[in-house]
Amino acid sequence: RRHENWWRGAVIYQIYPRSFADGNGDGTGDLAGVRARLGHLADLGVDAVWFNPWYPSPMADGGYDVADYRGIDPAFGTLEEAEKLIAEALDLGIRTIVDIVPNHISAAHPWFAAALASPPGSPERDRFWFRPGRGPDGCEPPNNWPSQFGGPAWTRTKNDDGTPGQWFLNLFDSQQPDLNWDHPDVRGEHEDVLRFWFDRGAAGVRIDSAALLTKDPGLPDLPEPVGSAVPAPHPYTDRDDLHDIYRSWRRLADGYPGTRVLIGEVWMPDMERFARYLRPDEMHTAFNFDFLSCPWDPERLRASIDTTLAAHRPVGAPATWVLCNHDVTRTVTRYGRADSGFDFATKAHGVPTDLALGTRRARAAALLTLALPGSVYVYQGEELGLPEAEDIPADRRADPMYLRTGGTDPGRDGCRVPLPWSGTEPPYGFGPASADPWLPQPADWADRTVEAQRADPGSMLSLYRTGLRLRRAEDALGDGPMRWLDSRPDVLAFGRGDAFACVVNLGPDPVEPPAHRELLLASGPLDGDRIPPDTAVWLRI
Ligand code: TEU
Repeated sequence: RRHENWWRGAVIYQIYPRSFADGNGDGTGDLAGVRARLGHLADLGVDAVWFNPWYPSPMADGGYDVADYRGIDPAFGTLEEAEKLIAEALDLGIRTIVDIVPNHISAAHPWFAAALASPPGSPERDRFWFRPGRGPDGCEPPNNWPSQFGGPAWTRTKNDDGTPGQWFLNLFDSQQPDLNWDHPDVRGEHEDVLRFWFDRGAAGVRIDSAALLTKDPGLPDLPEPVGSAVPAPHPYTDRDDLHDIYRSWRRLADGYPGTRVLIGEVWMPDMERFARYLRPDEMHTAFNFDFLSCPWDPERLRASIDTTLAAHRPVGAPATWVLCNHDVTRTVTRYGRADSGFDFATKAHGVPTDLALGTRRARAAALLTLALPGSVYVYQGEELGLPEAEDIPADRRADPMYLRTGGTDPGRDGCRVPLPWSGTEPPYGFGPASADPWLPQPADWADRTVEAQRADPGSMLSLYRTGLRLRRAEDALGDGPMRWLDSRPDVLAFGRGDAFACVVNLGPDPVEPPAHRELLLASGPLDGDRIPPDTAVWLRI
């Protein structure tokens, strides 16, 4: 898969830089830590790595509040180190994807300072969405849009003399003012930023909140109650004029040698609308959150696979399979719950979970996704079977989703805890023993470290490593067709090519595998010849 279309069947590893490895001993992960641990990624056998934002940022939203796209946050390192890292990874056959956050920037970005220093109606303010408030003295927000992190999507400014001024739009945190994509500076600047990173060897970009950028300039209210269905066109989601932006980005990317890929973060329940972003002159690929949101249920998963493949086929884009990321509950925790689906709206603290069951299912899910057609994302720690860290003390939590809801929403810190590398107690080799990791690590992760798992053939790490190795060796895996094989409804069985089959038992009883010549890999112990519940196998047929 070293050819132009490497991305169509790639396995891409997601690094949350703050929590991967701490090279300088300040408790925060950094590029020195990543460079020292590239061997782990090479060992695992991934094709590319996607870095969550690593740019200078006040970290009001873990770096999704970018203050300067042309640098690296000093807590993470320097631009020179990033360039070295990109080259060193490529020497190991690993391409680098960077994160672009076009919906908003940090309130600490010079553009926002200029906007605040300029009068209402000025071109500087027009790069954002500044509006007068409603009601007496403009004390009500300009409309009823909600922030994704809770509360209104508007923040009021103060005039020079301290009196209340205009409001600005922030669909996320108040430190993340939304950009106005009708402004030519906004378009030009983002194209320059893409060039900046492509020129430095980035093989692609992950496009944050890609369906939110453009807004109805009239900023109309959402129908009440907010949260109820919105007739199309939605005032700020999935608007038609987004597609021109991605078309011009595609032209820009295509102007570079080799394939520079555009990967969209597009949360979109309607798969056909989703696939519009993947037309041949737009993005190359986008995260499949439909599959991620599914509970561990054979009918739901089968339907999601079918809908996904059917939606991608006409546009010619490969599907993607994502089990978790830095925004969602860790897989082994989620799959161990009675309701194992994922939904931001119903996410809660302290839901009972059976980690042994969740781990069995997560192992089966790993073999399922690695065998499906398309590319696969692995979020750091997924290969270690890390659970969600649920008992982080309130005063250590940093996620605005937790902070802005006063803790009603558990937030996303629990899936962002620094990785355990070695040893038997925190910081588990994340950094020197003297450095306290920025989020506390659970006391019971000793058997989940990379070191502990490397030598254990039954570990999650060994399963991922073997799965990735077999996947690379098997021409029929990655991009390409699949076909369902006859099976009970609670079993997912499919073939790739004429000699490979994957069978996942989601039912309550052990099942006989289809006729085969060889067992290539199993996600757990078999019951004689039979596949136990919550277990997947790869077969040579
Ligand atoms: O997430 C965008 C996003 O829309 C969903 O993750 C979700 O809507 C949100 O987390 C809660 O409703 C991206 C990033 O992945 C996330 O980490 C950032 O916080 C967010 O954008 C803002 O940049």
